[in-house]
Amino acid sequence: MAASPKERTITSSVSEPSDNPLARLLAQPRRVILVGVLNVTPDSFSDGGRFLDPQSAVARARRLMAEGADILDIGAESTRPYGDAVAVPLEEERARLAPVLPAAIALGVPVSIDTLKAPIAAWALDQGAAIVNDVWGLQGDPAMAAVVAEHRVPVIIMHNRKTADPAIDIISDVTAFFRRSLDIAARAGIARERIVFDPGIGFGKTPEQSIACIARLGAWHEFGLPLLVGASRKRFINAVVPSDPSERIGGSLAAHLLAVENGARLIRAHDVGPTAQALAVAAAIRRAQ
Ligand code: HH2
Repeated sequence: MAASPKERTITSSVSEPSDNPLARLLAQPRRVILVGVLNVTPDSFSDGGRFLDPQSAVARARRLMAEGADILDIGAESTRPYGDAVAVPLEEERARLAPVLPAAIALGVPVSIDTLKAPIAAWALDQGAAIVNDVWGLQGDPAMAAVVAEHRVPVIIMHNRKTADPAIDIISDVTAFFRRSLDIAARAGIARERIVFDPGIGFGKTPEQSIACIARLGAWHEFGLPLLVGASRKRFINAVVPSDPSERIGGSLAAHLLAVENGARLIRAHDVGPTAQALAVAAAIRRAQ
């Protein structure tokens, strides 16, 4: 059975309630928000091809919800953290989403649209998606910020780089990127309350840099914005313990528990049930200390 949301508690600060569904979730004190991953793609790094067929995708959405997902993050173009993604034309991306998105939205959980393309984000929001997940943090498609502002929805601003550079201080790089994104958001008229930051585990980072981002998540508390971590099945786990993506659940849970310990309010995961259970048990132990 999925852990009760109340059992997934953490110690970071709480956002003000407002008219957006994400803020309502975040307004629940000490609550970790679980974002379930639904990849309607043939080539996602860990589950490509499994949910391309609309029926399996909707079944997957139901299962993620039953396991305790608070938000469904739906993507139809692999963002392949490891740089070998095949670009998907806009019409193809929309065609993959069209039979799945309305059915997922009808399940009643807020849906975030994981896309690089402003027209796809706008279309998904018009269908009823509630959040934009931009893995280029408003710095990829120049029209993305306006789409988010016009629809008055929350946006997940994720740090990204074209290539990893082991020589840089990744914490400073992420901080500078977040500042640039905040500036773009402010100029577009996106309210600060609608922004979530995500250091982008695995994106343009060496395994050591991904680990550093989780270890030093506190570096970004100064922004006063909720932090999301998505370490699920990622390659840095393989650098610690060699394993295929399907065998990285233990590493994913460890990374997510420590991310929450370090102040993450949202966790993006493929294995929502085990993540909810791990968070509930960790919270129960913490309460007993
Ligand atoms: N990771 C992936 C995709 N989107 N979005 C955010 N905000 N944070 C992440 O860490 C993140 C993300 C990569 O995981 P997955 O969706 O499973 O793979 P793919 O991009 O190959 O579909």
